[in-house]
Amino acid sequence: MAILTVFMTLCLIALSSSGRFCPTKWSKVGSKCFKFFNYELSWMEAEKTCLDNDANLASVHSNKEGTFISYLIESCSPATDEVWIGGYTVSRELWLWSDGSKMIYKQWAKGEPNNAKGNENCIIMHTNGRHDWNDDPCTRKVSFICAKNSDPKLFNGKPIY
Ligand code: 2F8
Ligand code: CA
Repeated sequence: MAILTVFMTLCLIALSSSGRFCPTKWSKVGSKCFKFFNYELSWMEAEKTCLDNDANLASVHSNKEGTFISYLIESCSPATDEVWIGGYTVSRELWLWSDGSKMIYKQWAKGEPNNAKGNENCIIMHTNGRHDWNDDPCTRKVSFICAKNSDPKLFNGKPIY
């Protein structure tokens, strides 16, 4: 019995140090942990809140991640139909992710990005059965989704110094 306990404890330590778990209230998909914040902030305030949680606004790199985020939000808050994700632009020519990853996969809604009224530099994702994107004014107050790597030794793929 004692040997079994020691073995299970060692397994748990090995599993947690290999980054297989997400913190409480974070949901794991692949190697990433996601958390929906069900209150409304500007894009920049939302990003700061994610940073306070050792995360960034979520970058979305596949249909699978977009679908998962949409389901996660729908299960927490069926009334929510759009959230901030980590996409933004400074020049209109280049869209960036706040976690520093490269934006290759894109899921713009029909007619987007349209920079309506000339000040739409941040990306919201539609939810409620959708997971396509719209460029919107960064000052709009919208609920948001943060993401971080499930390996605690990495902060979005980079070591923490
Ligand atoms: O029709 C899409 C269009 O809808 C709104 O503008 C009327 C959005 N603006 C805001 O939500 C502020 C646009 O971003 C969007 O392209
Ligand atoms: Ca738009």
